[in-house]
Formats: sequence, structure tokens, C-alpha cells
Amino acid sequence: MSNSLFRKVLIANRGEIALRVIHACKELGIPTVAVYSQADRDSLHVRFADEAVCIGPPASSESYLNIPAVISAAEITNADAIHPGYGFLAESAYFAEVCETCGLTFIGPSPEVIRLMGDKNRARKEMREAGLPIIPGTEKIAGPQEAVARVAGEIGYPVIIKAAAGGGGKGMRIVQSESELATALDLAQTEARAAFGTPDIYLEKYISDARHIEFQILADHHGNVIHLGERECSIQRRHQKLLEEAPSTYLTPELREEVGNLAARAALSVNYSSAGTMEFLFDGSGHYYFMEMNTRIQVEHPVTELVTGLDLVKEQIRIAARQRLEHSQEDIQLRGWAIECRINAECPQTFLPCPGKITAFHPPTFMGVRLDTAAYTEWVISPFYDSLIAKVITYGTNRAEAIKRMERALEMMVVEGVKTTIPLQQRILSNDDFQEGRIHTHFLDRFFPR
Ligand code: MV4
Repeated sequence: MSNSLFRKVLIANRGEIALRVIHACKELGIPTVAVYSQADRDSLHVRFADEAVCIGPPASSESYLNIPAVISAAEITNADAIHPGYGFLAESAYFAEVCETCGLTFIGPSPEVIRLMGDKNRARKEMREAGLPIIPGTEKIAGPQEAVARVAGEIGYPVIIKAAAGGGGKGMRIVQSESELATALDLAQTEARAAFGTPDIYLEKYISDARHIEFQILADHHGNVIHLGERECSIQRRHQKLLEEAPSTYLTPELREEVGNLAARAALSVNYSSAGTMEFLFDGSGHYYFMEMNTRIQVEHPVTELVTGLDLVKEQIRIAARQRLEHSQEDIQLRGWAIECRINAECPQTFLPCPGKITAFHPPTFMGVRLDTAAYTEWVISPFYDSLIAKVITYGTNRAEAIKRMERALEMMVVEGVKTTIPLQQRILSNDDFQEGRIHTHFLDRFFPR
């Protein structure tokens, strides 16, 4: 079968997301190429792609992040497009640019918009100009610390320092009072330089007890843009999401429409084209603020797929092939409720990754459950990569049903040989406040102190 989209798609990733992209390509009739490191020879993405190329040793820097190796693999297999998944090269403007230079379609937005959104400072400025409310703060930190202290005083403590090249909470630091500011600035700049290669940081007012809610956007190359509603992501531990849901118990249909339309228009104003996510913070008094935009497919995208019925990866591929969006905003209906639990291999005491061999694996399968995973019995979770074992996603006609199904799915899921986050997720699911939908950014610290 031949398709009008791409000759062949190379997937520059591993694990469940590589399999997820393979599924989308199979449904579209596009042949696939997997790339893998020496640690991933026995991986399912290698088995299920049409072709596979080994691109280097286990360390990501020498394989999944090795741009010349990935590009060479595309060239020798005659692929004409690359899907980066999430993580690794997904938000590298440079990689997207190299793809273009080599005549390969990068399945994602343009290098320019990746670069813009990767600079969280510039993104704030641009999105404010596009009409989105942003959190009170500085544009960019430069100049003497007295000047910074003056701005912080004007914003009002607590303030939060964020790395301009950061995102996802990496390099964030909360400052309670002026006496802590100088030391915090020093540390934050040193950390930012080490982690991101630039010491640039900015300040925001710290909003406590907020909700972290993100809007899913789809935009094509022809000026069409729609939003697919929101995902509630407030339940995070050390900025790792543990449980996400769609929709959010916090939003009324009116507020959803207001923020969704603003987000979609803002995406249009920067010529965005692909799937993208705008992160917002909602405080307790009805205010909301843009925080950052993610230009990749996100780990938690399945909850949006279950409540909208759209396949976001297929949409990304069609958009990259310059097709027009098939759906208008009026076509998008949210139906039912979806919850995702990210099952990671980690030690419950230290919260540190717990790599090792999975000695027994049994996936829960019944009505209303989806499992995105590349795991199987005897599979070894490597210390070289992220410790995600599986994403369990349940769907119900309402939130209570989705929760009940998640409880049953976790109870009937067998993962032996490594410690997992399942017990923590079971405690969250049985918590009264969670069941009532009363969740916020401090939910985990407050209810499950270490
Ligand atoms: C914030 C915030 C409060 N105030 N920024 C975390 C992920 C990253 N994208 C942004 N994050 C936050 N930024 C301001 N100005 C709260 C969060 C946040 C959070 C903070 C502490 C503990 C859990 C959290 C969960 C979600 C978001």
C-alpha cells in the first residue's frame, strides 16, 4: 500500500513512544525505521518497525542524541521524515534545522518556533504580546543584584527563579524573602549554566496552591488552528508527573472555551504548525497565566486522545505532510473522562530510579483501559534511560468510573522484579480530596509528606 504522506518515517526514539509512533504510521500506511542503541537490541520498537538501524553505544549522548548517526540512519534507509517522539531530540531546534538541510521532514513545528519557545523568556514576552496573561515577573535578568532585588520587592515574595533555557520545572528555585535572594540567584545561575549551557534566568511571582493545567493545540501550515481542551497535571513530585487527567475538574465549559481559544490564537500568531501544548497556572481566585509552551508530543497525550477521539500522532504526521486539519473547532467534542498513571521503576523510599529486570509482567486488559508500554517479562530497564515502564490510561463516561477502572487496572497489573510507583498512585486514587477533585500543585507534599 502506498500513502500520499511520506515514503518512510524514521523514529528517533525508543520505548513506548517509539511503539506509539509505529502504530500511527501503520494506520497511515507508512513504512517505519527504528533506531536503537546497543542496549536496546531486544526492544519491541526494533521488532515491530519494518527496518532497524543500530546507531551507537548505550549512552544517549552517543546514540539517541547523536545527530549525525540518526541522520545517517535516515539516509541509508531512504527515509524522508523523522518523528522525534518526546525527550531526546524532540525540542532541539538545531536538530530540526539539520533535518531540513538534509531534505528530511522533521515531524514537529519549525526550528524557529522551537527556538522561540525553548527560550522561556522570549516565549513569555511573545505570548503576552499575543494576548495571553503571564505571571508577574521580570523579562530577563541582567545587571546588578540590587536591581534584581528591587524587581523582586515590587513583585512581592515569594518569588520563583526559573532558567530561561529550562522548562518542566528543571532549575526552578523558590525564594521566600529578600535575605535568601542573593544566594539563590548565584546558585540558580550556576545550575542553569551547568544544565543548559546558559546562566540566563528570570523571576516570577510564586503562585502557591495553584493548578497546573495545559491546553492541547493542533495547527496546520494553512492557518488553521484548534484546541483539544485541557489536561490537569497538578499532581507532580519533583516535577515528574505521576497522574494526569482530562478534562480538569476545575474548568467550566465557558472558561475552557475562553482559555482554549486564546491559546489557539496565540499559537497562530507565532505561525505554529504541529501538535503543541500551552501550560497554564490557575490560581484560586479565577486568574490564569501562561507559563510555557511545549513543542513536542507529550507523555500524557493519550488522555486527550481518549476524550476527543483524535489520534494526535497521526495528526502530527498529516500536518508535517502539509495536509489541512480535517476538524474545525466546532467538530471537537469532549466526551467522558480519562486518567493516566505513569508507572515508573523507582524505589518508594528514595524516589530514585530502580532499574533492573522485569521478572513478571501482566498487563491489565478490560473495557476502558489502554496500556502504552514497551515492557515484557524478562525486559531489562536500563540505567541509561528514563525508568518509565508503562502508561496505564483508563476511560469512563465520568470521572468516578475512570477512577474505579484505574484502581482495578493497578490492582490487576503485575510488575515483578523492580519496585514501582503503583503503591503511591493507589494511595492518591483512594484519597478523598483527589476523589472530590480538590487537587493543586502541593497535593503530594501536603498529603504524602516523605
Ligand atoms: C510555577 C509554580 C508557581 N508559581 N511558577 C512546575 C513545572 C513547570 N513547568 C512550572 N511549574 C510551576 N511553576 C510560578 N510562578 C508552580 C509550578 C508547579 C509546581 C510547583 C511546586 C510543586 C508542584 C508543582 C506542580 C505543578 C506546577
